[in-house]
Amino acid sequence: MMSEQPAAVKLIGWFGSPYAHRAEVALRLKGVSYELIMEDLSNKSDLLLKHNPVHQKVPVLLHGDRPGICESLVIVEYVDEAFDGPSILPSDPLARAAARFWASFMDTEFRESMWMALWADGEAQAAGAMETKAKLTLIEGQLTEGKRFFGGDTIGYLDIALSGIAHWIGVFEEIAGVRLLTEEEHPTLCRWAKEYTGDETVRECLPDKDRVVAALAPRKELYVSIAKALTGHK
Ligand SMILES: N[C@@H](CCC(=O)N[C@@H](CS)C(=O)NCC(=O)O)C(=O)O
Repeated sequence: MMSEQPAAVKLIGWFGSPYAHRAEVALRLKGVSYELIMEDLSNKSDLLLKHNPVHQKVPVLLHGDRPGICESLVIVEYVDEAFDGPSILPSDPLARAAARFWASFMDTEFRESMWMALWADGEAQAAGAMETKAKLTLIEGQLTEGKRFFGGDTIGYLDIALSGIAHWIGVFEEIAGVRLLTEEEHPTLCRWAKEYTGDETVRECLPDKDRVVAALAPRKELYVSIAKALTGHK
């Protein structure tokens, strides 16, 4: 009797995307083989539009011929549940709830302040920078002394969710000419960032910083216009 082949796993991503990175790390931590399909975001494929018709964004995870799974953090949770291997989310319900809380904080409140700090100007920029640093302090406070990662001794859900702070914040700082995360102000978070970006599994799917700067720099005007629109709404 022929044994059943496992359903193929494909990830629609984009070079330099912090969100696609989250999905890739989760797959690699679980030891899942996957095919990475690089999307052209200026000319979106039918595959992307079919599987993420609501947001039309990467990443999208395709598992066999089922509908696509969208949103990076949803993908990380799906990967954790659908495949064997080390757990990504904490097993304790309270720790799991806390990890989800801070992941959501990262993608909403933190991201908004950081956006203003990077791309706004004048008072809105200064206020954004202050808020961003205060939020970095709150996030740093979630690292337990003596532990390498937010997830404990190994990389977990919150480390993955915060990978933008470990790698991409430096990319955006360089493009914008603004410093937000420094050794002086957030030494513990900087230590974590080094541990995260130095991890073997992470490095396998961490895009080179200079190449990400080159890929994202042409989008600067777009970022600035979004910050202007947000300032107008404040
Ligand atoms: N909340 C989404 C954000 C994904 C996202 O913003 N992806 C960007 C690339 S980094 C994208 O696909 N942008 C295409 C567009 O906005 O048209 C997630 O967590 O997956």
